[in-house]
Amino acid sequence: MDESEQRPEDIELLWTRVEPLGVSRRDFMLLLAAGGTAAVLAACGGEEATPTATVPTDMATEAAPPVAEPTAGPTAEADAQAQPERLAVKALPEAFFIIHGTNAEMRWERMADQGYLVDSGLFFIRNHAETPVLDAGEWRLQVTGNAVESPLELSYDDLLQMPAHSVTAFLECAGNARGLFDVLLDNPAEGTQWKTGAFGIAHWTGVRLADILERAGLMDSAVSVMGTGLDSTGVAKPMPIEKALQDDTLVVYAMNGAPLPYDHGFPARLLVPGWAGIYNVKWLGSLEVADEQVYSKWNTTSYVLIGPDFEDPEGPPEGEPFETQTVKSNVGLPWPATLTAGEQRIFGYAWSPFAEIAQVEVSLDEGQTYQPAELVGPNIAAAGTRWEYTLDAQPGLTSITTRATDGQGNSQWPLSEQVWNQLGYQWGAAIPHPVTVSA
Ligand SMILES: Nc1nc2c(c(=O)[nH]1)N[C@H]1C(S)=C(S)[C@@H](COP(=O)(O)O)O[C@H]1N2
Ligand SMILES: [Mo]
Repeated sequence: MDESEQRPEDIELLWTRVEPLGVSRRDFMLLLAAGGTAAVLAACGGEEATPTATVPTDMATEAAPPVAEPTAGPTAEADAQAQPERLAVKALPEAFFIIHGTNAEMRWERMADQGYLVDSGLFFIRNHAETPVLDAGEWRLQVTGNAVESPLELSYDDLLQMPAHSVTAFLECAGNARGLFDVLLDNPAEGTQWKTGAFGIAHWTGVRLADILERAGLMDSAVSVMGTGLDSTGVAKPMPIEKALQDDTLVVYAMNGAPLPYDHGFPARLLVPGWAGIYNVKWLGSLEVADEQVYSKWNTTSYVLIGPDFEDPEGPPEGEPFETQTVKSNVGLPWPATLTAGEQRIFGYAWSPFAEIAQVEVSLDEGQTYQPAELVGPNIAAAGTRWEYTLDAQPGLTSITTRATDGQGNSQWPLSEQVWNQLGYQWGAAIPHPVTVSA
């Protein structure tokens, strides 16, 4: 989550993206030293990879990872039927996404032949209302509230001219894996019935929220910062000033080396690594900096923990608040999966909001015994890592369970210890992924 320019893994990732453009490694390192990621993207990617006021119509730029094309997807006509409400701009073919009303879940098995990052074209969408198609030239970010001395209005160009910073981080819906309360515990929670695909890892570029707040004359009295979106529901989610001032809390305008796609918040969104997806307000229109705790429906009635195991809050929230996501891991196979008998390499991901992943283990007997899996490629705190395992699939196998542990010792708990809550947040149990082995 630190700045990419200081991290070898990120430099490696960025390098793999500019290498095909014929940039020498030496020039690449010089560019990085001179101006960081943004300079590299600007110099190597040309027009297309540089965030401009031109909206991102084509994400398949040379400098970005390949956009997953719907190769085996249904026809456009079938797609339209799959999206009756048409809340997104990008194509959501069923071969790549599981559609849940206004939301689109990534099919993890599609990551089999991809790199570490989730391509913007494959990235899940969680929309509370239709994607607004905003004009970057007209867009403004208002910075207001009783804890700033000089309220500000920033244009898109103003943002692009501020110092750029990049982080590689996951974005995960607070309700990711919520569907498993029903499927695995027979105790459904309310809301979108996601499996584990309300998640993606991307490389994000933008401006530090702290730099923006400083420009507005941040006062010592500041307690809370609430970002509000320009979509019709106007998602408004407050975060504590301490989180707002962290180095990796950004207002981002680029995702995986290209301008943010419309559906992911164009022209700019918040990026709050490790915290629930809802903090990452898309189509950011304003930031209110207040000298007291601020409440909206997004931290009182929704995104709180309600259930017999949680305290009733003292203040306005109708349940216990939470902020960070949990340690999770999964298998990159369809749910349920059918495997051919015999040895095969399987893969998946593991992630923690707190630290790098230290270990991923695989169990073929529903968590009685575990074997270590191999961690592959980048392994980044609040982003995640890929794992692989050589599975000898025998007829009779019914599930593959994975358990991740992070560098601080946080681990996934057994299914029997998963605490239920009405809105289905904070899933962290090791997941037995259902499989059938054909002889
Ligand atoms: N303005 C706005 N911001 C939003 C949302 C939204 O509906 N409107 N959804 C939130 C939720 S619940 C999640 S999980 C993430 C999803 O981001 P993505 O659609 O880019 O994957 O955005 C968050 N930011
Ligand atoms: Mo979410």
